[in-house]
Amino acid sequence: MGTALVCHEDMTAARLLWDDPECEIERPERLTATLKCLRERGLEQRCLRVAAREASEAELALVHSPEYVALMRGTQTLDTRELQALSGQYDAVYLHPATFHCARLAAGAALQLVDAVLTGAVRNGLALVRPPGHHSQQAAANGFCVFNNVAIAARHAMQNRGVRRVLIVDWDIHHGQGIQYTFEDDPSVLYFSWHRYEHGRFWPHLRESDADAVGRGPGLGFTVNLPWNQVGLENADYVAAFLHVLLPLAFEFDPELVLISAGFDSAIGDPEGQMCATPECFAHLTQLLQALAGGRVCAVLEGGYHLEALAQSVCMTLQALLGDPAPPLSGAMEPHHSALQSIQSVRAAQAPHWTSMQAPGQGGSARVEDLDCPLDPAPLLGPSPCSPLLPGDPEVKATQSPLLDQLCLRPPPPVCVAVILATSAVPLDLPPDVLPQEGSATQKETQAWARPHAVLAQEEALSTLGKVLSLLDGVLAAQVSSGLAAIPSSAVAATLDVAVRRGLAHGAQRLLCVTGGQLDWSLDLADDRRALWLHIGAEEASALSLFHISTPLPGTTGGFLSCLLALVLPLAYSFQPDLVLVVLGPAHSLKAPQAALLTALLRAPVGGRVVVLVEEESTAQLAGVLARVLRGDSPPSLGPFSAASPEDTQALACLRRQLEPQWKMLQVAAPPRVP
Ligand code: Q9C
Ligand code: ZN
Repeated sequence: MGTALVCHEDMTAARLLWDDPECEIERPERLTATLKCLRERGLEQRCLRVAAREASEAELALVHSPEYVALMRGTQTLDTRELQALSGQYDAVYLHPATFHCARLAAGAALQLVDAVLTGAVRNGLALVRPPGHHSQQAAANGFCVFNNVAIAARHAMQNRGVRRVLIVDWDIHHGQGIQYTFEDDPSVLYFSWHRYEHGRFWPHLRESDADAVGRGPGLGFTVNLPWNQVGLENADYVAAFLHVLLPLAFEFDPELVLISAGFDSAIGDPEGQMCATPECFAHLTQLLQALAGGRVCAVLEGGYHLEALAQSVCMTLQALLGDPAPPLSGAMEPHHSALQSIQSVRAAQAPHWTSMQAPGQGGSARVEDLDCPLDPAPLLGPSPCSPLLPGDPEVKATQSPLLDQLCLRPPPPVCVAVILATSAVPLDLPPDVLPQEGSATQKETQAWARPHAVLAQEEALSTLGKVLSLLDGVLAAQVSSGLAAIPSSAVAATLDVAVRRGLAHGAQRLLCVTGGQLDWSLDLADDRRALWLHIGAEEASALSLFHISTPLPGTTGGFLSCLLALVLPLAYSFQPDLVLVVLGPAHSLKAPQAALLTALLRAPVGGRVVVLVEEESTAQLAGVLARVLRGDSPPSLGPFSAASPEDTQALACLRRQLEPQWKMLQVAAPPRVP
């Protein structure tokens, strides 16, 4: 299932015909520079090319009034003086004789993209369009926008294609007030926008861009505004907004289609946004969104005025849509204070409408301050005398692991998943393009591994372990992006032990190990601060140290999602591992969709370098679905949303409180400022 790229060169025709410093940034080179970059990186060639068509006037009428459409139709024959006069009726708009044609192509491109995805011709796609759309309203052009491309596409999906719920993610740095107004009272569209706001000092200076605008009538809670009150925000802030605001709401909403109002004026270098998120960040955002709606994600270009940042960011977005793992993020993984304040205020504003925004204690039980957290974290969690490799430590702040540096310099390996089967007895439902893994272990490693596990005959043990070790080597050397090993359940713990040692010895600087099932940790490894252990399925939540964390397996979909979004991913983004091991040992009791979602989401913070060890007694279907997810396919749905239990919510809050002083991406609120 491929990726569509929708464009049409006619959309470069409209341009500014008079002097206007405010409007000159929206120029034809935005498209030509972007397409050039896509070609040079071989990305265009990997897509299904679709030519844009003009939206019909009936389609434009899904959002706009007939009078407004007629007025725009009339601009085709106006002279420059008349065009300038009409443009002056609107805020930050210029018209050109080709504008009507371009704007109809832009809306038509969004429609064709949505149709390509909804008919199953492709899994996802990107429409490169201008003029942009998200500021335009029923009867008004605004902010370079003429027709509201994304709003029209959303209405079309619902009215003509039977889609019941659409999520619109507006990551442009301006508030898409046109989309907000269109769906303000409509609970079938969840509209999320973050935007530069500066307490109202930034354009378009609207009161209704603030966090307390949450929709109205039946649409209450279906408008989500995250106003940024400071410029200079970075990757950590954008990722935190996704983990702690957008994704919990989106999973609870359970969309059938995701539309991205993909403006890149939120990227570093943009003169409008003044933010500092790097192009790679958009690969992460895109990859995270692909866990929703069966991967039916359509990105439609909005703003983005720094040509190079725009082109690179579009490349990153398209690469993620194609299934490539996201490159590592640069910068400290610590959100700004102001960003945390914004996140806190939108969570508070949305809490009455979404269970996933409710802190423990809301809705009747105890307040978070009164939580019975079994800890005084100081003795266990204080810094140890030898802590060489913590990304958060000031002395190593600038140090990236050499492995990650390598990754930045050369392109990642073609997505390919190596699979190991310990015995051929279990038929696995695997995708056809995975590679069988060859390899052998050294005598020493095999002995260490096989001693407590007489399960496999010596020869079989040698070859199975050998394959696991060479799989690890292959991932660490970037010859293969990820891998899966199905091994006998009694051998999982020992394999994990050897694998962690091998990983740390063969170039991994930080290794995140997420486990389920009954496994004993080797004590000398548990103390190694290069490895972060996170066990899901314990009796109760506990943090033995900052590197040794356990939590129960939540019993509801909502609880499981919070565990992933509020604990697993923030830890992974804070720790910045260069290898993730997902280990499903004996009696792990994760259902296939849960294991798939865990694995899919963990690909993002680790550049795809995930190795899964799964006991082969698990269902054949589990190994198959995991292999697909490692390859970039979207995970299956967890099923209907059910709210987290108060116990699970409390357990999470306790862990967060113990761990967030070190693992900063866990924060969902601004800490009080020390004077
Ligand atoms: N100095 C889009 O990005 N100018 N439109 C604001 C603030 C208007 C942006 C002036 C910016 C419109 C789609
Ligand atoms: Zn914008």
